[in-house]
Amino acid sequence: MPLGVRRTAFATLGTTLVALAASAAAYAGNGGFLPGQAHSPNAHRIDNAFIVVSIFTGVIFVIVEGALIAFIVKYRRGKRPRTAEGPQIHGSTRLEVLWTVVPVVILALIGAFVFWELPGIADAPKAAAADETTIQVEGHQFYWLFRYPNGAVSINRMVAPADQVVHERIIGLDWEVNHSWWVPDLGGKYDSIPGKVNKTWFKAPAGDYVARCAELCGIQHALMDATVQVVPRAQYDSFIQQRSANANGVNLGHEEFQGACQSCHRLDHSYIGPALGGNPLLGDVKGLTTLLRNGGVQMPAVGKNWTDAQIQALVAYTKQYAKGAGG
Ligand code: HEC
Ligand SMILES: [Cu+2]
Repeated sequence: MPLGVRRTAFATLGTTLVALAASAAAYAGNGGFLPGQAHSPNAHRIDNAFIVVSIFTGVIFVIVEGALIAFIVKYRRGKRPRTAEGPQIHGSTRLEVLWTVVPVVILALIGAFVFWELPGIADAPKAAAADETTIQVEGHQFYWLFRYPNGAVSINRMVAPADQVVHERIIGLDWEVNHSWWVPDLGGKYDSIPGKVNKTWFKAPAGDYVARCAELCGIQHALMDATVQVVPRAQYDSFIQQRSANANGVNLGHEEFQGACQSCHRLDHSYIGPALGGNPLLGDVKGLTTLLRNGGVQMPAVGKNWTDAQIQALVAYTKQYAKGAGG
């Protein structure tokens, strides 16, 4: 290929790749490069830190990549013979001092800013006991389980009261792997680590906030997303009351089946596990209890810490599929 054509092709390819990458990020609809909207006090401070760090790193990126491209063009081989030696340069005290001092100053600035922001991140404001709620967040392969103060349970959907302090108690279970509970709009990312308890909090206006597992935790990690549904206090209260009064109800069972079982099973065809449609275990509380508490040959003990009511709720929903194929 003649040189001119090759160069044009190269430039076109480069520009296209950059454009693609940029538009994909921008099109992501969640802010792209930028954090989502901050809806909880800590989230604002975390966003500020993000923006300050991004400005420095963005400017440095442009300078470094700009210089790289300029040098590639300016010092390209051109018509010089392949064997020609470049000039031999030794030391440049001024440059060396500069590239030592400037990064130190930049790091000091970023560090100072973060330490200035940090004290505001952390503790929840003092609130009357009636205005506080603690919800336990459990990371499981491959779903999120939420336990409310009255024992109610939900899967992959946390319901929380609006405009009040909500404490999150993020635990990891002994037989589990690490997961990471991340609700970008509510700020902070906390690991769910076996044997440890991590605590954080938020206070958010009513709305739905997307949550993700931010720790590669196994084959179905990508399915570990959840919603934090922030609703008026009365609606939250009635949700958890309904759930605990009707603890073994079909609604919870449906959530459990969708969230916990369907990450590996389908009713009518095999997936990661075998097809479940028609399996008599789906209508058998005792049999399922053994399977969920102990696991199978390859199936993890996905319900090891489920209460009896939780397993009954599952069966209340799945028994319709215990006979006959699929559905
Ligand atoms: C991480 C993947 C995974 C999840 C999650 C999972 N299973 Fe399984 N399941 C498997 C695999 C793999 C097998 C087949 C091998 C075995 O028995 O371990 C299986 C087998 C089964 C069987 C057949 C057992 C038999 O001997 O007939 C049933 C029933 C079952 N699972 C029910 C469930 C239910 C109900 C849930 C949700 C509460 C669930 N599974 C969640 C992977 C999974
Ligand atoms: Cu995970």
